[in-house]
Amino acid sequence: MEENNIQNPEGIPAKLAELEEDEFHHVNNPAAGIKPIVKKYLSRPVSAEQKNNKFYFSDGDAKVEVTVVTDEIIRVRLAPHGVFLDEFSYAVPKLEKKVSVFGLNELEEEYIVYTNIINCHIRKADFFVSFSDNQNFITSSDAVPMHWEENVKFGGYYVYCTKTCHSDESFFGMGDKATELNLRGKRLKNWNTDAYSFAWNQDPLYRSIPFYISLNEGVAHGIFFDNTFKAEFDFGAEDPTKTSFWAEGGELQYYYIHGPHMMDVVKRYHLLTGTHPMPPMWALGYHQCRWSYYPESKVRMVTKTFREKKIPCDGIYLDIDYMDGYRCFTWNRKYFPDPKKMIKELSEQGFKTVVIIDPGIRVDDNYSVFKEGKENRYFCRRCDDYFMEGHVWPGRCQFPDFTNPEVREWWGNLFDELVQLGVAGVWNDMNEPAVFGTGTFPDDVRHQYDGQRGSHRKAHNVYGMQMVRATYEGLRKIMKNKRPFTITRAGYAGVQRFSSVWTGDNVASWEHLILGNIMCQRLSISGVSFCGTDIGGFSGEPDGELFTRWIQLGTFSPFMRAHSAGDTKEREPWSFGEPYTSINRKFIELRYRLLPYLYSAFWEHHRYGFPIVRPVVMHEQFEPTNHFRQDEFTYGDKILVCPVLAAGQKNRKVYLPKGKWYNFWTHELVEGGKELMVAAPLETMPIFVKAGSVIPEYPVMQYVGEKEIEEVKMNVYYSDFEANSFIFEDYGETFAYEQDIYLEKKFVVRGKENKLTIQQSMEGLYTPRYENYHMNIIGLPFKPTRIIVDDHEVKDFMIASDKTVQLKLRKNFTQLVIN
Ligand code: MIG
Repeated sequence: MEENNIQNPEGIPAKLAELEEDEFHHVNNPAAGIKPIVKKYLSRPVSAEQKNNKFYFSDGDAKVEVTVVTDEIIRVRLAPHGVFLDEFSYAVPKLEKKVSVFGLNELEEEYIVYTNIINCHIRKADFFVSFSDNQNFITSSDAVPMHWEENVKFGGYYVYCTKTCHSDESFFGMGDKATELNLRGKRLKNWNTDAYSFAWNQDPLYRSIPFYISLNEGVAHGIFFDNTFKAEFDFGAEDPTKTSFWAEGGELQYYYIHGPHMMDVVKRYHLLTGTHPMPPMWALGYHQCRWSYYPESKVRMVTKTFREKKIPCDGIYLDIDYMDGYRCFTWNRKYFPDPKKMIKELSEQGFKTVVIIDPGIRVDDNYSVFKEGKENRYFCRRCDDYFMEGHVWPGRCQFPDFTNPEVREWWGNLFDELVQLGVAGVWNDMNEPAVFGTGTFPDDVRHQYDGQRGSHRKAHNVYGMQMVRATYEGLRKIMKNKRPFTITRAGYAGVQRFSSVWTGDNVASWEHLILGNIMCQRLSISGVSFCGTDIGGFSGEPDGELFTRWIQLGTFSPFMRAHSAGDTKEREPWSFGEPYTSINRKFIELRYRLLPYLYSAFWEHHRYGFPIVRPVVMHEQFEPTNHFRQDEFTYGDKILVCPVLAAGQKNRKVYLPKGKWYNFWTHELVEGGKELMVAAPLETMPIFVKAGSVIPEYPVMQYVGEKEIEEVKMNVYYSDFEANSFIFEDYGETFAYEQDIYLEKKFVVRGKENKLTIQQSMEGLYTPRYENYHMNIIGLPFKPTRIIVDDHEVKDFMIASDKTVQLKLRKNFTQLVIN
């Protein structure tokens, strides 16, 4: 009946037919008792045309659009009967064409859409799509032509894409998966799910990021399948020669993102989906959370203890019990009689208050938020116009349609009162969306979807992201020039433009420490650098050792927060007594010392699309054994972190990538490119610093802004080759950086034959208030006799007992020479 469609002889892998019943109504599987639906494949392209940077190929009925986005990014879309949906994406807010040289070649056997860097091949015999670089190396190719099935129930199509999977190909990314870092051999599903106490390999989880990075023969490329429907990815699980992705609706639309380095792919993914805005500096400090700290006296007790015990902390969280019957934007006056006074006094002690807000709004005509939402018809409705109702913490609830811009604006304005009370950050939870009993909304719920309309099947995975977007945009308007802090549980690709995330309800176990480490690395290379786990584990009881090891890992998570469920024992950094309290303090202090370094790495993320946390494989992707290394990472570019992930450990095997590294604690210089055993008693954790680095350091503070910074310590790690470091500085809490008011400093360190040269250059309009650096030069292989700064000899330097050379310098020196 479909003359234009051939049945591909290879067909779709047989196991696709064995999915759970309510998923794909698969086909050729009469045993499932479902009427067979015919799967249709692209057949031979019969026409090709160009409209500016878009190229259209048709087999007479179905159409494929190939859009050249940049030299290294090409988008492919499929329209089964030739009609494309409107261009719209929550993930890619603006698809800008940034390419000048591109075109179409027709050869005997194929069409080629080319840029200066890559080619997209459309094979004439069968419509296979493949990509190659300008050395004619094929990086990605279809194993089966793109295909689809009609969805008789909802309209639209199930859409499928199947590519060749090579025998040594590795896969990374996908954001939020509780499994090994390398996804080879896995099948994964994207459908945002509240996954309390999730287990290893449990899937799906809270977020959906349909982006993966492939690494084959040392060459990386990325595929971003920008489709919000329930989707699956198969990385050679079913058939080791095929990688497939498919969705229950929407368009088959994906971006091919060229490498060849993983870092290139990740940066280009950020170019499409955006980066985190700069956070307020305090948000990079330590945060303390619990379900819940109440009443007020408890909050005051906890915060007071931080100051008494001199453990730095910036953020204190109020979980759902601060509200009146869990009604968002209200206060339980019995527990918190005067929130304004409390928040003000907390802030005088250096604590920022962050409050939780859930999407469920209690059905209650005496509750203003419900009344307004009802009058303005802001709540989601079922297909036959009834309101969507479900039970969550407040009881019977309705839910704002955050995919409607008018609703987002209303929601954003609701934060006005909280901001007036002094609240500094907002925590969005339960926004998968989660509903007690049923799990989530029924499929037929309608969404405005920014004018594009859709059922919950289409909006589910973006609901949480649009909620936190409403939150962020509202806060940004209300707080004027101050940077808001937001944190969300659910999200979709691009959520990083609006929020940080945490990995949800983990468990106090060593296995979850391992998982949390992997999940943060994975999120980081999937766009979400600003992430962290519930330190200590949300449910269950850690012992002192596990908690301390988790604090050590958390010190190097871009977001650092301890959190615990309400039915667990107290869980503050001092709860386990000595020696744990002191070690926890030492690491939280280290977090504060390294703040200017983290802040600079954050800028590199925000401005240039670098992930903050980087798995080892990103540094040495050519080395196949690195494709399976998942427990070490670099924090920014310079610091290698090797967390201890098992009980009773006294030392740990560490792999150092090639190059020279300094042991952070002992300053011992080690040649990389090998594995070694490193001491790791509880009071330390192996950390290495790349030779040639300049690592800025603040004095320990109990909270950001406690002290005026009088001088910044610059730790310089000697190297005998040239190395660059970047440091970013600005006001730390405003958006002045958008007007270019910031300072980017570059240091070049070069050691040679009893001589070390350090050069500094800077660009930007910001002037820090401190005057001096305290230079701390580590690893000098000779005894210094003369130090020249900008042509003047400095007599006043000190060789400390640890052999470091220390001196004070004007912050704007340009050249320092030591011989
Ligand atoms: O149904 O607000 O993941 O961090 O403490 C549980 C109470 C709801 C789940 C979150 C957790 C939070 C808890 N929430």
